[in-house]
Amino acid sequence: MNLKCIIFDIDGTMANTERDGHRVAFNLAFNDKNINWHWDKNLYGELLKIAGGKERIEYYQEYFIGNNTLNERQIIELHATKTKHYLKLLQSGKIKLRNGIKRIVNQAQKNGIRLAIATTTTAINVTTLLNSTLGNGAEKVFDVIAAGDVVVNKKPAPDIYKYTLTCLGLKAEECVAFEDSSIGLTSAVAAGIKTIVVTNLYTKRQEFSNAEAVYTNFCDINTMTIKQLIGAYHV
Ligand code: XBP
Ligand code: MG
Repeated sequence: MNLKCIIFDIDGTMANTERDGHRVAFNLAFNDKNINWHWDKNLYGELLKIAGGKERIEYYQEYFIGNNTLNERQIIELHATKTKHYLKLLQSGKIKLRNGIKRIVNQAQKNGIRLAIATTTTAINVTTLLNSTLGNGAEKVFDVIAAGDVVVNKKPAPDIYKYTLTCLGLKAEECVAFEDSSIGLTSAVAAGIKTIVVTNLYTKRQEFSNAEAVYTNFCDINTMTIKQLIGAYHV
């Protein structure tokens, strides 16, 4: 097997966006809309088991608040406000890529390995993060950016990874995925893709028995270790 593409998850994997990015933006949006909710750091960790911002709001309303104050249209509006705040946070440059990501991206390019993204988050969040961290036009480095509502069923369903493979025109065994969470791992593995997990503070205690390897950071990972981990010896 020859490694042809590295597929990155975004939130928690390429960057630690959740606690000081998405969470802050949700709270600012609740405030703007006069909704008396606040997601603290611990509560947000629990809510991360639901992927997708709109889905997370819906879940919180149903299981933590216990009524349906917000209808579907209001949830969409609230989420759009959250996205506006999140984009401002990204543009301020406060959110950086995790150490080692830039190096892996550069190495992959030098070695002719393609790059792609498979994420639950909204598409504009991805391009804005890439532009604010890797420079203007950085999204062109990625052959496929599969994001958000492009599929109906978000992670842990395999849909976003299957969609990414279709867009790439590659087989699952020609790719490797990087994920940070157990729902992300489940999604990639269900699409048949070997997956390396790099945990963060929110995900370090989750279950990763289906991963090819589990790391706490990207510092020890390079394209050669990736190939070895997934058994891609024909380079
Ligand atoms: C992580 C998520 C996202 C973000 C919020 O997805 O669950 O939902 O928290 O993004 P991944 P939106 O790790 O797959 O990137 O509010 O734009 O949905
Ligand atoms: Mg993630």
